[in-house]
Amino acid sequence: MKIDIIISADDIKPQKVQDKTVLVIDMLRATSVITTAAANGCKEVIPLLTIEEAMELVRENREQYILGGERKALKIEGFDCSNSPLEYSSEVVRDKTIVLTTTNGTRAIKGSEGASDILIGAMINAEAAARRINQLNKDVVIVNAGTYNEFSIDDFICSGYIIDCLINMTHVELMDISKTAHYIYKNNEDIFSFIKLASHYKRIKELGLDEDLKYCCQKSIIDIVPEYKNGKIELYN
Ligand code: 3SL
Ligand code: MG
Repeated sequence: MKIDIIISADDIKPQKVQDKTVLVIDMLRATSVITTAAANGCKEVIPLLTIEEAMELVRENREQYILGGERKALKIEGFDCSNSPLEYSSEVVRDKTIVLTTTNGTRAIKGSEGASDILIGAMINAEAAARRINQLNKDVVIVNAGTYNEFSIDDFICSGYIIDCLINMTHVELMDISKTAHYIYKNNEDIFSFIKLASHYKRIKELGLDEDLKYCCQKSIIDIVPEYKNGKIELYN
């Protein structure tokens, strides 16, 4: 199994993801939100690119939906939840459809269409994601959402951790980029300390969201892998 990495949502090329297993990572914070909401029993998550599309989708039967997401890391006016995973408790999300729009994460998910399977990964479900990748047994592309179209340290170190989980499960073929992510992880296994170097860490810290940072840096605390198919994210496996 070959493991490649794409460094931002903007760098996705259709031919690179076509018919592969894709694992989308936006550990700060969209894929941590999705994983948490799925673990807490939401019905499904519908990722959308724009606020307008999200508003339009929930216009009728508003009470059936949770509108979630962010712009500039802040809650969107008229939305129910921000992009903090801590808001997606079972009391809030159980049996609900979450309509989510975020700056980078939802773009990375939708940009991966064309892959044979699109899995949602973060630090918090890394081991489960590696298990699912191993089960699918195809070449894998780890799509890092990145931050504002740029490479992002947080998603890259998370990729390194997931690669480490995979190495412990099966034989993998690493390309230079996946080797580098793994090397960086092995030399910085304390994720919380390492991601202090990330520019997005600074933004979240500025907003006083320390609890989000701590939560998103935990390793493999959730044992499920949401999957994106036909416009929706659900627990298919
Ligand atoms: O860009 C995204 O999708 C978000 O996860 C970014 S933020 O952490 O909510 O700012
Ligand atoms: Mg991010």
